[in-house]
Amino acid sequence: GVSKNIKIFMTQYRQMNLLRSQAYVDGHWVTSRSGGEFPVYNPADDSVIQNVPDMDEHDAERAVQVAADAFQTWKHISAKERSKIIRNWFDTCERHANDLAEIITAESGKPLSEAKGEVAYGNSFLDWFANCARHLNGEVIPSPWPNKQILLTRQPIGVVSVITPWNFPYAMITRKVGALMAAGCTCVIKPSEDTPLSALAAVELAEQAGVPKGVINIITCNRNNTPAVGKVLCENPNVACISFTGSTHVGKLLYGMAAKGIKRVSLELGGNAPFIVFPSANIERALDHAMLAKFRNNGQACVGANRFLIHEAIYHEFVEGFKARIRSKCILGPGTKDGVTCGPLVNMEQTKKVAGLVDDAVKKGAQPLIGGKIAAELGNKFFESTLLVNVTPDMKVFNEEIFGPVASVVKISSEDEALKIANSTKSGLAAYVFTTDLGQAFRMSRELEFGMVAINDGILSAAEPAFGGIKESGIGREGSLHGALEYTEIKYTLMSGLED
Ligand code: TXE
Repeated sequence: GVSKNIKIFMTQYRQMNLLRSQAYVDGHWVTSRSGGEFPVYNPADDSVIQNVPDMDEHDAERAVQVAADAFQTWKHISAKERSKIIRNWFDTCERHANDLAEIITAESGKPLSEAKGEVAYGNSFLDWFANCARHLNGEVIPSPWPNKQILLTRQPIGVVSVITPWNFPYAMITRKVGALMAAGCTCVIKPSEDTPLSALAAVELAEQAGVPKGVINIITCNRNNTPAVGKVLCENPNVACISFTGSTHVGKLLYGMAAKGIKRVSLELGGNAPFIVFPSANIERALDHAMLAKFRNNGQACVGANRFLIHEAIYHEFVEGFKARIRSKCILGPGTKDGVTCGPLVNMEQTKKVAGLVDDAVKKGAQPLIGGKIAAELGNKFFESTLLVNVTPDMKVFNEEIFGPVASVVKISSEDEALKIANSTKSGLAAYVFTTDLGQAFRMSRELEFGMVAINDGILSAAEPAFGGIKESGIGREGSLHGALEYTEIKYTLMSGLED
C-alpha cells in the first residue's frame, strides 16, 4: 500500500513538474554531459522514486561559470527588487507546501507530519530573508580627518557553492539560498545524493516564481562523482564561498580546499548536544522536551540531544518517565502511514552506524532499557527507539554524534560535573538545560561551550535567531540578519578632496 501511494503522488508531481529528472543550469533543465543518471530511493521500501543526472566535474565547471556570469547582473538588482523576488519564491512554496512535504517524505523517510514541519521551517527562511534583503545597511563612521568621510558598505561576495545534507533536504536549501540571494549573490547547489528531489522541487518553484536565470543553479551527482564535483565547487577561482552542512569529516576536507584560494566558508557540522536536567527542573516538561530533542527526525538532526546528563536526585524518575514515553509515543513505520512518528533511517550506512554505536556501548556495559536493534519486521533501515543507561565516557555513543533514535543516559551529581562532561567534546553546536534556578540558568548559558543553549526547551531552530556552532561544529551563522551578512563583504571607501 505505502509505495503504491507514493507512486500515485509522484505521477501527479511529475505532471506538475515538481518531480524533476533533470538538473537546472542557466535557466534550463539539463541532463549530465555524459548522459549518466542515478536512482533516488524511498528508504521505507527501497523502491526507486526517480532517476536524476549523475554529473561530473565538467558539468560543475559549467554551472560555476553560469553563476559567475549571472552575478554580474544580479548584483546590480536593487535590494527592493531582490526582496520581491524572494517573497514570490516564498509565496510559491507556500502554495505547494503539501506537495513539497510528500516529496521530502518519499526520499528521506521522515513522517509526513514532520515533513510538513520542515516545509514550514524552510519557507520561514524565505519570508525572513525577503525582509533582510532590505536591511543590509552600511555605516558612515566619524572620521579622524576633517572634510573626509568614511563609508562602509556591504557588497555581495559573489558565487556561493551550496552543499547540503539529506536530513533536512528542503530547509537546508532555503536557509542558505534565501540568505545569499538577499545579499546579492548567485549559487550552484549540490544536494545530497540521497535526497536531491526536494532540492530540485525547490528550484522548480524558484523558476516559477521568476528568479532570473543563472542566479540559482543545481547539479546532481552520485557518490562516485561527488569528490570531483566537490573539488570544483571549492577550488574554481570563480567561487567566493562554500556553504556546507554535513559531517565534520567532509567539512574539514572542504575547508582545506577552500583555504587554497582563501575563500570564505560557512560550515554547519556535526554536534554532540548535552541535555542536562537538574533537580529544580519541571520534570514533566523536561521529559516532553527530551522526546522532541531526541526523536524528532528519528534523531537525525545536528542539534539532536546526544547525551542525557541527569542529576542523581531525579535520575530514577526521569529514566522511568523517559522509558514510558518512548514506549507510548515512538511509533515506528513508513512515513506515509497515519500515526507514525519515527520513520526509517535514511540509508544503510546510517543504519549500520547507529547499530554499531549501540553494540559498542552494550559490549562496554551499557544496558538498553527499551529498543536496541533493527526492527527487521518493518525493513532493514528501521531502528527501534532506544534508551541506553549506564553509559560511560569511554563509549562511542557518548563521544560521537549518534544521528539516530538512541538516547544515552549518564548520571551526574553536581553542576560542575555536568559542565565538565558537557564540555568534554570537540563539538559545540547546541546544549539543553532544564532548571528553574535562575542563577544556575545564567551560569550554564555562560559556561557551556556551545553556539546555542536552550533553557527549559528542546527545540530552538527558527529563522530569526542565529544558528551555528563553535569548536568543530563549524564556522559562521545561518538565519537572523547575520545569516545574510555572511554572504557580504565590507567595502571601505574614503571620500576625500571633495569639500575643499
Ligand atoms: O555526511 P556527508 P553523511 C553527520 C552525521 C552522520 C554523518 C555521516 O553524524 O551520521 O555526518 O553522514 C557531500 N565533496 N551529519 O556521510 O558525507 C554529500 O554528497 C563535496 C551531520 O551522509 O558529510 C552531501 O551532499 N561534497 C549533518 C553532504 O556532503 C561532499 C548532516 C553531506 O554528507 C563530499 C549530515 C566531497 N568530497 C550528516 N563528500 C548536520 N550537520 O546536520 C560528501 N559530500
